[in-house]
Amino acid sequence: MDAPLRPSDKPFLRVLAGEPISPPPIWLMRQAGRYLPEYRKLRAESASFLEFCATPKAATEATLQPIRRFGFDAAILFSDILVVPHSLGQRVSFEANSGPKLEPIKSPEDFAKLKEEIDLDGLAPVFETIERVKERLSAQTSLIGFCGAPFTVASYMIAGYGAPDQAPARLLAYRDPALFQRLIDRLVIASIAYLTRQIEAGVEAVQVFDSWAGVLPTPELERWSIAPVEAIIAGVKKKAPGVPIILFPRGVGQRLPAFPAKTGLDGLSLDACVDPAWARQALDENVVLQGNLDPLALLAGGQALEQGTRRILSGFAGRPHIFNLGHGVLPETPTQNVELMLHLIRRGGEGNPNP
Ligand code: 1CP
Repeated sequence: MDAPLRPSDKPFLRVLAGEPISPPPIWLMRQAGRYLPEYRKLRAESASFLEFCATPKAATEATLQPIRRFGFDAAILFSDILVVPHSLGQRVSFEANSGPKLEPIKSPEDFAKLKEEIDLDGLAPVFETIERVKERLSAQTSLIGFCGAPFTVASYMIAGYGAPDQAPARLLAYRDPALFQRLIDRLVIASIAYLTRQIEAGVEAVQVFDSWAGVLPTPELERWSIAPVEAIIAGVKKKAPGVPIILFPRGVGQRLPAFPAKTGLDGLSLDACVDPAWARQALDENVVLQGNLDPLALLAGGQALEQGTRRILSGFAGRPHIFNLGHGVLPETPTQNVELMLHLIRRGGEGNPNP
């Protein structure tokens, strides 16, 4: 029998440590979810989405479904970024087909109702899910934990829903920057505690989703996205220095180089609008890149999918790269398209001149 793999032999973790691998390891943002018939069936057994996330048996199964079906190189914990506001005492619910609903924070009085500290005991089912998933993953598959970045989470907490341009949060930040800062600081501390506890439970890497960073003008981007993310990374690294951290600052375009330069991240997840050729020259060659197929190309399939996949493989060849989408899998995506994409990547790697 072969010797068991050491954790550092996992392709996903090797790339995060700076090693280029061909073909690249693959996982997809929102790889668990409604495009999978087995997820829809499982989800129908729980009344609410939060209850589903807080049931270790269900959340473990949802985490493993895409691994079983597609053999991705990494599993991502099945949960949501909005469990953090929930665990700070804010009322959060998910309504079918209309997304999340929260009791919005509009004033210092609303803010005062939040707990000082995140209720990690209340999140015990998340940590139990991590332990269960870890027991069931193969030796080659890594487990990713995550949280939302403070600006992205705050924008839901302030608007009470997923506002298209995050106007309610941005307005509050202009009108009452001191209050906004207090909320961001509270989320920084909560996120450090939450990620550290996920790592203790067994996740091997974490991703911080700043899905709405791109709406911020530059001085605000520095203050509300880069600085809090830098604080989270420093806080987590102090407690778990060896665990890689990936950041997804969606939509920031030409301002991307500031993130590896200022935050201490290990991996940078690129949205679909970032041209691989531009990324190659604009981002230092030791920055590990993740991405960035357009989720609509995956949904469309055919030529769009083939061309998009090939362009990304050749664009990042020779660099440490993790194949992913530029944002999450869309619910209408046919599973055969995911299979075709995997085939293109794994077969495409065989003839790569840069192994
Ligand atoms: O079953 C259902 O109908 C609920 C749909 C759903 C799912 C499957 C939601 C509600 N969240 C999730 C899972 C989820 N969310 C994961 C699990 C692991 C995986 O990726 O497979 C993760 C990592 C998230 C992260 C998340 N939630 C983000 C960041 C990534 C992104 O997509 O930008 C955000 C912004 C959310 C908020 C959220 N939760 C759910 C919805 C529909 C939304 C987005 C609403 C909006 O667009 O404003």
